Amino acid sequence: MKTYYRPIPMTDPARPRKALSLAGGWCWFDRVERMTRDEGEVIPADDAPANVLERLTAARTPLAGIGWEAPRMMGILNVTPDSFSDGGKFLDVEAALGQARRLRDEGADIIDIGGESTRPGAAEVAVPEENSRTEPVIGILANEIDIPISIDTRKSVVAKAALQAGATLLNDVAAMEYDPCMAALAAQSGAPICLMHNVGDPATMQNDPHYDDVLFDVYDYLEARVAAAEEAGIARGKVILDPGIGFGKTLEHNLQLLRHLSLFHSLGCVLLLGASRKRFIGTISNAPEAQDRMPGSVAVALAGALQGVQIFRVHDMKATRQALSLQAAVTGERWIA
Ligand code: HH2
Repeated sequence: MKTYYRPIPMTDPARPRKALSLAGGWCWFDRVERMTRDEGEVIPADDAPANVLERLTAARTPLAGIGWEAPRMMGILNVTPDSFSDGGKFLDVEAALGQARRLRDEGADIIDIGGESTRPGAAEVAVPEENSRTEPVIGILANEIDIPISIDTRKSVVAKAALQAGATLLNDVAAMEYDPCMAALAAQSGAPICLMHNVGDPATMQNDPHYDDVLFDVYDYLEARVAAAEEAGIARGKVILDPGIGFGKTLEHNLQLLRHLSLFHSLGCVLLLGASRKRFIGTISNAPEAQDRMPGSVAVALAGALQGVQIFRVHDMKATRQALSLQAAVTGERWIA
């Protein structure tokens, strides 16, 4: 039976001499949870296989000029009429540019621009329409701001136009399965690519999602997608992985993933967490409106940072950055923003 190794991440200032650095970042670990689908036990980190420890400890390759010694913030810019939180607010080019500048001023390390909503039940957008939303904004922004732009799309034609307009990162919520040409584009362009776990299509993904075990099923899926990426000529170091919070997942599925995020470090890639304002936050905290979910979103980002997650995709830049800085300060981390 397959064995999984989850580092138990710590940020306590009393760091044992033999403790190992988690992904070259701000967390350390000296214990690992060795798990199968049936059982788990905590073992000393030294007892994990050498190749697992190598993956867990290696500093991640800088991507698009960004190093991973501190948590990084990806600001969300949806140039769509129907996104679940900010739909219609930034459809106009000037409004989109204004929001991008605001996110940058509030501390974004990356701006993620999307022209198709992937909220539950969303309808698909045709390529020309999606492209006409994203390309002009990216073209102007790339000449103006000095932080990387990522293109949030499942479609290689839209992604290619975005790269030509000046985007330098790819964010594919279908992990190159919706459009297989995405793999060749990432390989040929050399652009880093975020591969996210997802189930089916936005239109149907929340219809009774089901897993044998959500944690291991998502892990196995991402492991297989990294293998597919490598087969297509994309280096593991260019891949960012994301468990896909809210995509084909119930409240319990989301929580199970959030509690065990550190497992995904054993895939040896930079991790991204996108929980901002999502429905489960509203369900737990009785906040039916997306714009009322900032505090809960910040809480989830803090929990992710304590597990060594490197990128947080957020709407509330200022609040999340402040919270992460203060968490770093009180846990004695050295990177404080
Ligand atoms: N979530 C959304 C969109 N893109 N990309 C990654 N890598 N991870 C995510 O969790 C993720 C994502 C959905 O959120 P949002 O963009 O705010 O809404 P919508 O899809 O309605 O535009």
